[in-house]
Amino acid sequence: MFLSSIRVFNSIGSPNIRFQMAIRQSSDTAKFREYLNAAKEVVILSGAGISAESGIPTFRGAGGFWRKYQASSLATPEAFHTSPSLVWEFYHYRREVAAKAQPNAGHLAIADYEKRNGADKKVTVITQNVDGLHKRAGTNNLIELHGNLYKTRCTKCKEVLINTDSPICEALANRGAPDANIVGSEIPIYSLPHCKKPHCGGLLRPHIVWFGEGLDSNVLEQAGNAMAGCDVCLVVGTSSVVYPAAMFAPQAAQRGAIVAEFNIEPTPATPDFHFYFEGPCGTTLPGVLSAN
Ligand code: BV8
Ligand code: ZN
Repeated sequence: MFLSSIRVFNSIGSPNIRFQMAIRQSSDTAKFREYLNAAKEVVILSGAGISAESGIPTFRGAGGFWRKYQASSLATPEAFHTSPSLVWEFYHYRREVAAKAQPNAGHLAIADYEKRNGADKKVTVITQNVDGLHKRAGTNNLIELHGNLYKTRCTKCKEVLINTDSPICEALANRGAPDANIVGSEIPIYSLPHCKKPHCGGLLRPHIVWFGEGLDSNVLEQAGNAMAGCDVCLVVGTSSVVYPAAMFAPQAAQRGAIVAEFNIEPTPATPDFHFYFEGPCGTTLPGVLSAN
């Protein structure tokens, strides 16, 4: 059981009194399912941890490296400007890994929950992940906060296209090996993916939100509406350190939504939440989301 020292909530879960006292964070599945069954709007907010059991490395775990680089240091406009070839090798590698991965029991439990409850509840999945596994698991009402590995955007005309080609261009065939001894990338920029629109020909980039880039305003608005309206929010497999996504669930808890966290270890946001279910979400989610 996990102790936290924050607010006490009254029986309907709205924060009416703030005691700075240690309270037992609940991991009572039956209690949480009562809230879930009564909810009219449910949001499931996911991070890299939900794809860990599909074999996709998380950002901040040991798998957060590719060659000698921290993954997040390559997910920046500066890295792309400095070496578009190196960044394309990194994303090509991730496209290939994700394409070979399968949605796991956590993804499937969420998709099944939406299928069973979508008629009488608004169920929204908001993911920070770019691997496309929620969609492949069957989730319909999906908001991809940070873009998608299988979308490109032209750096010149800004056209966004879906592209599932493997490899995305000849020059990237058999490239992107994560071997730490490989330094740099000697793929010439003209061999990288380029826009096929007449009179454009701009260099393509992954349609992904890099660190230091703003999220798409429409996506932010959709996510904001879903978070503002939800009665219950499940926060699954995220370290809750990347903003603005890290603010969503604590803000929902502040306004009285019931929030449950699913993680293999507590995070900085755990004390803000009413429920904490410890363990791999491929195990914990099916138990909580299954049909009665
Ligand atoms: C922006 C695409 C402003 C890339 C990603 C305050 C406000 C606004 C911005 C900031 C701010 N403070 C700092 C910033 C800057 C920055 C930021 O948040 N930095 C952090 C590191 C401090 N934010 C930004 O730059 C954002 N942009 O707001 O800019 C702006 C506004 C207008 C105009 C211009 C600029 C953009 C952030 C988006 C970055 N892109 N992804 C790519 O994928 O290549 S984020 C990246 O991290 C991934 O999407 C990933 O999902 C995400 C978050 O990480 P997690 O998903 O949480 O993954 P992590 O590995 O950290 O944790 C995994 C968790 O799972 C762990 O807790 C682990 O215990 C758990 N787990 C593991 N296995 C399991 C499990 N749980 C359950 N079961 C398991 N089996
Ligand atoms: Zn173009």
